[in-house]
Amino acid sequence: MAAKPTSKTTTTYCAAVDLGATSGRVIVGAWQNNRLKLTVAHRFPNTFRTLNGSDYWEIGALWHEVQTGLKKAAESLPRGKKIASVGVDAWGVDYVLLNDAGRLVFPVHAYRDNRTQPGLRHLGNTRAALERIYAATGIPNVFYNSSLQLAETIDAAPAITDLATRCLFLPDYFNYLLSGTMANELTIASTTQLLDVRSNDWSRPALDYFRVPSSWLSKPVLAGTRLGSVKNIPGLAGAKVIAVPGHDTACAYDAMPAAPDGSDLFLSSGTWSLVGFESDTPVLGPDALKARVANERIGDGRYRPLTNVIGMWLLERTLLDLGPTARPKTPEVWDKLIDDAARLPASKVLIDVTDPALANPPSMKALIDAQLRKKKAAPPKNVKGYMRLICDSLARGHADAKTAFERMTGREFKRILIVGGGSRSPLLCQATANAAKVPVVSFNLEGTAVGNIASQLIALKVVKDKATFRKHLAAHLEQKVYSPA
Ligand code: LFR
Repeated sequence: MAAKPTSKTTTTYCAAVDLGATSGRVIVGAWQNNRLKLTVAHRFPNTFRTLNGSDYWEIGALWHEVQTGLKKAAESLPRGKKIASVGVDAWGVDYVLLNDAGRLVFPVHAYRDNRTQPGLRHLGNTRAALERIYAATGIPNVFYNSSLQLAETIDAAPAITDLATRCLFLPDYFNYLLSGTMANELTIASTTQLLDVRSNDWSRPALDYFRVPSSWLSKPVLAGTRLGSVKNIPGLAGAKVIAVPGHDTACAYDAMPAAPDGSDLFLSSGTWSLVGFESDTPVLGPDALKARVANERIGDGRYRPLTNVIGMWLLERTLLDLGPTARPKTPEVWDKLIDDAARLPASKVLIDVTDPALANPPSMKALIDAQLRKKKAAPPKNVKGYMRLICDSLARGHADAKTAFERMTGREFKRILIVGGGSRSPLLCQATANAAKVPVVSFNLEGTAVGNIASQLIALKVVKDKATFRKHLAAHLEQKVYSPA
């Protein structure tokens, strides 16, 4: 069906709710004349809390921030204008267990919780099962997978299979709170290690292995599905709730102004560094399993094979260990820190970013220092030293991921496109270009929110399709190219 022509005077307003593990935001996208203008309506910190050794999200607090953000979004519009639709994306894998009435029947765990370690080791040590699950789902054995988390919950509290009747992943849950409709969305489902890699439905072998009741899940809907109208938020009456790609990384990838020939590698750089690309087919087999390729999905059902490099989490946690004054409080102080670190010589000895112990150590700094001492290198002396070391080490991880993907697919990646927090770090961009030996192109772009809004505009039939959106987006984007030294 043809897209509605947008006249010069028509502006379509969409709200993106973008929840990250360390911060969340509600952003208004105003689409006019094939141009998108973003306004941040609300930004808030997020963190998990540790209770008696287990990690939990403050789900009620998050919902409160979503409501506040949407109210502010509506208030921010010019007089008489309305938000046409709302879309929610969030980090992967975490979930809510509910009964039919929509009541929470279990606290909401955070994926960093060490509770999955025994299950992780068990599957890791059972070669046949590991290969079978990978062949079925295309998702490697990672500590945060929903599969391991759900299996642990069922193990620790067997009565849960009677209490719960429904499992919604976080974006699904917020969609439900907004619209009253319970649905599982495909991209977020693809982070669970429970989705069939060859179809758009759940994997019987995976559900059986992890003993997850199939009745908890419904066949995932594709991005663009309308779930209903927003309920009970002042100023939002009539706005549609649209299932956008629920996984933040899927949204960030959708926003990449990529060359249509598939020669760009994508890097979404934030708490995690997600290195991957778009593909019509999954990347499977022994090499892919070894390289921990996760065949996550695009909103339309295609694939985005990627590997998860530990990311800026290394820095976030190291800053905590370095004391209350270590973390820059303003963008200017951040820039100065990055600048100072960039003046230091490149690190000769790097952190092994594939060490699983980096996921949630009691002290990140102590772990990094121990890794370095093992290699007979001295730990950095100050914040800028850690910044340099972490960026150089992540850059090596990004370059290794590129080499592995090229080997496995026979493709050649000519550029790396970077969005997210790390794209604002010249140090990380330059170090990545040097290590990967291709230009890194950084965009001044809230990638996740842009992808979220793009999906809404397409569902509203204001924009024809993703290719069209990317073309319009690229026409006005500020970009910076870092050539390899
Ligand atoms: C990034 C992200 C990653 C996912 C990790 C844990 O926010 O969604 O893609 O692997 O969080 O869910």
